[in-house]
Amino acid sequence: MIKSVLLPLMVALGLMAASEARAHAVLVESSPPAEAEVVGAKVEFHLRYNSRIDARRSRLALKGPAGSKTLPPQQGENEAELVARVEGLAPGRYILFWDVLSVDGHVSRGQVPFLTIAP
Ligand SMILES: [Cu+2]
Repeated sequence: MIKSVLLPLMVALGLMAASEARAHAVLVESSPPAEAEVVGAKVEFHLRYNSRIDARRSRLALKGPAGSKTLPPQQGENEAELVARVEGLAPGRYILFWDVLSVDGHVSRGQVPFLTIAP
């Protein structure tokens, strides 16, 4: 009796957990892509996610040879895309740290390392 109630319940909870995990924002594509070499001192970032994200409550930080700074993110061409730009980068190794709030209320984070080289 208990078994017959418990099993469907466990299956239902398992399905809920799976669909929640899918709802977290996952980075699908970035420009520049990870480990890219960017020529010049200017970079425009495009981060595309698998779900809608709240651009106003998402954060971007760029860490490089001269230290860290935050970049104000803006919504890209749709609610699944973040855009930011930075200028005046010295040649070197950088890491863009992203921290986004997806519409399901969960935060996810990741990073995009890249290199800038002199033109
Ligand atoms: Cu989630």
